[in-house]
Amino acid sequence: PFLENVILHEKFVSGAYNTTFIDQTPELFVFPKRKDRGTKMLTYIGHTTVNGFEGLDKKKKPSFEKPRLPKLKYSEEMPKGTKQILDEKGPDGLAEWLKDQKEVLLTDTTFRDAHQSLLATRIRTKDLVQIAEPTARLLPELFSVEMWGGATFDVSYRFLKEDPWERLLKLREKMPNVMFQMLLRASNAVGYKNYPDNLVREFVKQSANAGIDVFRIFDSLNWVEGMTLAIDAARENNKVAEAAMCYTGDILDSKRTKYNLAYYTKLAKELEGAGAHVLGIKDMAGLLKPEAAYQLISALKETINIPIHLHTHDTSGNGIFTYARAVEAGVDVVDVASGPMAGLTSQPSATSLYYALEGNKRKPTIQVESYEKLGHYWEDVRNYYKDFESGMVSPHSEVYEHEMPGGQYSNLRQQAKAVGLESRWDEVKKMYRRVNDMFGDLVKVTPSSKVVGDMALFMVQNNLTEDDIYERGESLDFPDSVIELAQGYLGQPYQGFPQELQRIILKGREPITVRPGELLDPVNFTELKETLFKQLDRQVTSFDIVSHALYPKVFMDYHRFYETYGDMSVLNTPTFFYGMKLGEEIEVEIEQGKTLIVKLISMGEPQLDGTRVIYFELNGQPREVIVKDEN
Ligand code: 3PY
Ligand code: ZN
Repeated sequence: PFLENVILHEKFVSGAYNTTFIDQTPELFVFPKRKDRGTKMLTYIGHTTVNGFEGLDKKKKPSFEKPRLPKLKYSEEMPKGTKQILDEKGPDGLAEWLKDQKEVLLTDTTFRDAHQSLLATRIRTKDLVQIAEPTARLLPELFSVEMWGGATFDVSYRFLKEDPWERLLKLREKMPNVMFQMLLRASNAVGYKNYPDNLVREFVKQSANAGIDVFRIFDSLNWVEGMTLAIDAARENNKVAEAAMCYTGDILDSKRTKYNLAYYTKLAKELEGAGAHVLGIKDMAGLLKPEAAYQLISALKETINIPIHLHTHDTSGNGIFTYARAVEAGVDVVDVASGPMAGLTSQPSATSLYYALEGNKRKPTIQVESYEKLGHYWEDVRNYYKDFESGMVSPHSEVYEHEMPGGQYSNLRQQAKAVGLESRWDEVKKMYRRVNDMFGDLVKVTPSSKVVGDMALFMVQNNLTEDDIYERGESLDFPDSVIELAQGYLGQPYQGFPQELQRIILKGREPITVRPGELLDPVNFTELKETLFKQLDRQVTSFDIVSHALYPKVFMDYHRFYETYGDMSVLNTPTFFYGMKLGEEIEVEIEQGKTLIVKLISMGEPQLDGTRVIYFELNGQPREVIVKDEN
């Protein structure tokens, strides 16, 4: 534990330590209490075997092939990459270097957006860590690997029962050469609401310490005022501030004038002025048509001097065509995913793009065979997560109509199902667009997209038309998120929120017009550290403090899970989700060099009190645990 305490310590992680650091940091010597890890783990396995995994239909554990890992010479020196360029030249130098590259560069999103958009963000750290070093060795030419942020932060705690910071630290260790990129929702950090300024700053600082190099910062309403604090924070930590504008609407449609070319070029200029090292174009729903990409990038190249990084989703099936046109117009970097994790609501495939640009002088410098080798792993790993697939199986050009972001489609569908609206899904999609128009044509991305979704569900569920809202709105209880948006708590939408509707929703409450962060009390980190030390009864890290400040309940629920079952990130994914089959034997490496062998022997019948005895062998010795049968 001492070594673990040391290597996880922020100063150690950031390299800001010297020989006095250990003497001055007595908390390193506070060791966790000894726990019977074996029993806790067997209890988790027993519980999951009997009751299934929360949120998944209970079923027999399927059989899976062991994921194919590329065969590599691990003793060879790690090839150098953009991380070394950043460390050497700093973020301004990195941006200059990027502008000098002739070929288009690639960001690989497989570790973040791809699974957020295809598999409800469910890929576990264990499955990422295994392929991390092969990725670093095989794809050192990447601009960056997007592997953190967005929904990965809370989903880790909430559903995977893992610490997202550990993911970042472990991956960093395995991938020292390529820049790490995260998605930061500006003042919403990795959450769904605005946070106090000092918390956003602290979050950026800790993320930078733990290994993030590129912060892709966006505001869900494209409100620059809401982004400057996060941009400054990334800069203060000597990291790359990639300020992104979210693309919505259609610049090719002369009838939709709100988000036209002039809107985007002006916004880009403002973001450059606000200190962006790189401009991101975040096409979260995949609405940027090929010709629009060409016109937009061409116009931006005339307007700004910083490099341009384009992100799209392949929902419509047009992603590669959009990228090809963007490349023609001079885009500097585009986001792609490993083939088996690409397409549909995810990013376009890296290898498809490679072949599509054959003969083009800007074709990316990657080894296509390397990508194919890594693809075998992802093909196998994706199988583990079958139960989280969205159900979309073919290109979905309807997205140009409803404009739902890639990551939201499957989520909202689940939400609709949960409130009994599965058979009315077509209506929900149509209503989503109608609500967008009622709200004055909004940028829709987390969290503003969630508000539009909540309102659409509310209206379909209660059989409300647009007219009903205006006529009977006074007597309707709108969803909380809708009230917050109308109140200005997510920031200010471009050209304001429609006033009549705002009045109906707010029912006398006053909207704010300043930055919400200005009105929020700063977090008292010292006090929080003391409180947490008492609550957790263990050493508190700077990461714990930030996580608790962002998500108090989610963090404490995770802590309770950990107390009950221990660190379950060590289990293989099939066992984590489905438990074990009778007679099955698995190996669990609970720490480096320490492996437990677990065999499920039998399961007793339910007792009167609803419990069952589960019989295991642990390293050959009989062990039994009692679990509650919740069926
Ligand atoms: C997120 O905020 O998580 C997104 O991916 C938005 O597109
Ligand atoms: Zn995305």
